[in-house]
Amino acid sequence: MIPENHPRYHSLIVRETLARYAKEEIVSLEGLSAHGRGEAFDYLLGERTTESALIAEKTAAAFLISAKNPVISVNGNTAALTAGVLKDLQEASGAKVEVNLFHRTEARIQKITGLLLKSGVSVLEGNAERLLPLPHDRAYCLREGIYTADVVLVPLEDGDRCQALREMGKDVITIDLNPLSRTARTATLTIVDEVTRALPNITGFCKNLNQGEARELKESHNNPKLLRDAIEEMKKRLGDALD
Ligand code: PTJ
Repeated sequence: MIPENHPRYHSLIVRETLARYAKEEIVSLEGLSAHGRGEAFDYLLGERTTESALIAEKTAAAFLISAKNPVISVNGNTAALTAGVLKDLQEASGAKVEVNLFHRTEARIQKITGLLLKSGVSVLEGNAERLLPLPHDRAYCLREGIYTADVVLVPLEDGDRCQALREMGKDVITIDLNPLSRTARTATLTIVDEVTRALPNITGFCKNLNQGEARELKESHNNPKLLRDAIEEMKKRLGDALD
């Protein structure tokens, strides 16, 4: 039992949730260490959505609502943390949802799909084919999903696939608390924010943006600046801690 007045209550609840889903093999064991890395960066950000992350979330909404075939790619950690809010994002953005795993097993695909369906998310299902130019199992995807998508939202991504998707001419939006990661630097647009804070913000913007605003946001977006802003925020908090 974690007491509600514990200063790290939220973070402990999230860890407990991930540990529970790891026992069910929805989250991979590697996913637990990936979360720990994310937590460390979130600590440096003050565990809040920064002003520049909010701009990135608005821009992500712009990309999604103006795409022809937007797809949200879901892995174990994303399903465990955001199954409850993905339905709203799917409805607001019109995006398809596809499960795509690094540590891929048919059993995990089925379990994650089941969790998403139970949460009201409509999930693409079918015969995944080895369609992405990658040496690992993230190469498996669906023709009507990631393979033909023009915009792919990939929370908690690994660098290889992000690069492969970019080379295929797709716009890739990632959510990654680490602004130094290869994914963060390769993506079209990087949201340096915690995934559970980011998704509801993107949903809100999808509901309110018009096509003109969306076009302007897309044209003026500047990913290197968003990454610099995130690093500056972290530097500032580290500097403040020394005062
Ligand atoms: O479920 P699978 O098999 O597809 O595996 C998923 C993991 C996450 C294990 C896999 O994609 C992986 O190894 O990812 P990486 O390369 O460790 O990258 C994950 C990135 O997400 C890291 O840069 C973390 O800082 C970041 N991250 C972790 N937790 C969060 C996060 N970013 C936002 N919100 C989080 N909660």
